[in-house]
Amino acid sequence: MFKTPLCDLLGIKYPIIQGGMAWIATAELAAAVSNGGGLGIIGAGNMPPEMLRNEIIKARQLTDKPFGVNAYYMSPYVEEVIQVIIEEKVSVITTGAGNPGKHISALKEAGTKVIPVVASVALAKRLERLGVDALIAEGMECGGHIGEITTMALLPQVVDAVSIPVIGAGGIADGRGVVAALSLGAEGVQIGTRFVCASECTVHPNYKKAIIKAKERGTAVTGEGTSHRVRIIDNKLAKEIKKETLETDIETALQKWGGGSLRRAAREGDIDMGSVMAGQIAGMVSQEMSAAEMIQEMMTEAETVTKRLSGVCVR
Ligand code: TUI
Repeated sequence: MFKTPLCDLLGIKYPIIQGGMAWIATAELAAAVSNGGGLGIIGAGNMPPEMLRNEIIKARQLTDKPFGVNAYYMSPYVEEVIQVIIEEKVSVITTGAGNPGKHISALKEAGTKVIPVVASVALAKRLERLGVDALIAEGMECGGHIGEITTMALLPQVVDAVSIPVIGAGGIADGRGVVAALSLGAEGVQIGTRFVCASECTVHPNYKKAIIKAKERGTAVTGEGTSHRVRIIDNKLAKEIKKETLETDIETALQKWGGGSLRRAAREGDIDMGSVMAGQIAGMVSQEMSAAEMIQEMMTEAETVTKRLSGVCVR
């Protein structure tokens, strides 16, 4: 049984956290992951605050287990979103695409555990000093907004740099990945791409099909050379963006293709001209199943792998 101190900190059975994916991770998915023994997360993305409050209320109707909210720091509503999380006394906040430093003390006073996503050792150290409860070290294999370091290189360096629990993210979708992350010193994993294909996930079916169809080289990174690198399924949009960035400046291209393109893919099912954010592990995601089944499969496989590894270590 894989129980780490992170499980006690968050009140969960298994050390599996769901990625807080904007336009994808609604109350239904978050509740299903929490009911399956992991920590479900509602992705606030660019949601207005009252829409987020409704999602939190809905999640509470669907589960009595702890769940969290991901705050996207590039959202125009980020201040109001933090207020809702505080007022609703949400168990956990994960943060992305920015530094949550100025909100940490207010969140902690409300009893919310603060777990920022980091893509560098420097930010990890700064946030530990500010009193965060744990960190998610996210490698560039991830879908969506990414840093520049791979999970394999980033995770052990973050683990060595801090003394709080670290959660590994990027390129993990099965029990082998869970064991690998724990071997690198993580106390848990964050899974995004695979949970998009959970039967409870309300994303458009075309989005799930695009992930299931993808092979290992099926993603592309847009916005290379800027601080806004985004990994998406390599589709018509990815090719148009790359062409645009050659012909015009990168900021114009990003303004033109940013924002609404994720909603277009996730809610309307436009997987050609929408932004189908997914990680490199999409090549391994082969079928839709319930979130609880995914968690059970990963944990059983993690135990099998551990037994195999202990057999390898013969003298
Ligand atoms: O946030 C993510 N991934 C995301 S957010 C998102 S929503 C979106 N919608 C439309 C267009 C683009 C994005 C999709 N994917 N991951 C967490 C993450 N955070 N990765 C990297 C960072 C990060 C970057 C800079 C964290 C902190 C940071 O701080 C900079 C600073 O201020 O020091």
